Amino acid sequence: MRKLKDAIINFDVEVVKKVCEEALGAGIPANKAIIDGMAKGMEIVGQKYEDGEYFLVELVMAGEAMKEGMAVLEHHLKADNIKSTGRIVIGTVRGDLHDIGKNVFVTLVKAANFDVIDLGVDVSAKQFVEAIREHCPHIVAMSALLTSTMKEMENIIREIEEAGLRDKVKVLIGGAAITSGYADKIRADAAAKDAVEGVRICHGWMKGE
Ligand code: B12
Repeated sequence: MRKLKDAIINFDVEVVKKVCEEALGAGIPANKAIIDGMAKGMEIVGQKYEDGEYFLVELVMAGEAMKEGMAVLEHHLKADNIKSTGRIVIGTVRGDLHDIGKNVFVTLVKAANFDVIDLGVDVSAKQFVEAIREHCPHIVAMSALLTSTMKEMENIIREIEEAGLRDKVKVLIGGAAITSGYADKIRADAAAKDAVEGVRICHGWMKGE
């Protein structure tokens, strides 16, 4: 896990891929490599950015390294031929381009056998509403990392309500600054402090909890 964390901090794509393979070979579960290895490395990258030691270019490169590592691990997370647990529509809200955390969550819920419709980044309320109509998901999940774009989550929920679709879906929100208090304020059903908790919440909902 330390090697993987360091490889992300050094945004070394080749080493990240190699260490992911090694971790799998050593029997380390893929989700542990994502959460305890790469995501921890990304936290440190974020800290270095905030301390002025790293700049945008390093952030993007570390993000790319993380994506490549997840591509290696994702394959090993999937359980074959098991009935889908539920359907999730997800996106990073309008104005926000951060997708590393969202992608971690997507990888983990796919591994937990959810069908995921990932709308990507900079997703408008209209796109969320259209996707709910088209895919009839059990859960709508949103990600926002900027305090300015967190507010967009409230607009999206309002538009879902106005479209008469709110009682058809559970709404889960996530992102570094998101809290349960904020979820209550904007009438979301829950906030997840991290991707693992998000998966747990989704499972709970599908069991009727
Ligand atoms: C990487 C990064 C970028 C990259 C994003 C690359 C990408 N593809 O995502 C780039 C360089 C593009 C970027 C750009 C900007 N960024 Co930036 N960025 C970051 C940084 C360093 C790390 C974020 C990250 O990926 N963390 C790692 C992941 C794994 O963690 P996470 O996102 O929190 O996700 C976890 C949980 O929150 C949760 N989660 C997240 N989403 C969801 C969703 C659901 C449904 C669930 C269940 C869980 C969940 O699960 C994840 C794993 O457990 C943060 C600082 C930080 N320390 O967080 C700043 C930060 C978020 N950025 C910031 C800023 C200001 C910007 C810019 C405005 C900078 C600029 N001047 O241009 C632009 C905005 C661009 C835009 N319109 O979105 C600020 C936001 C300040 C604020 N409070 O509003 C931060 C906090 C840095 C800072 N302190 O100034 N950024």
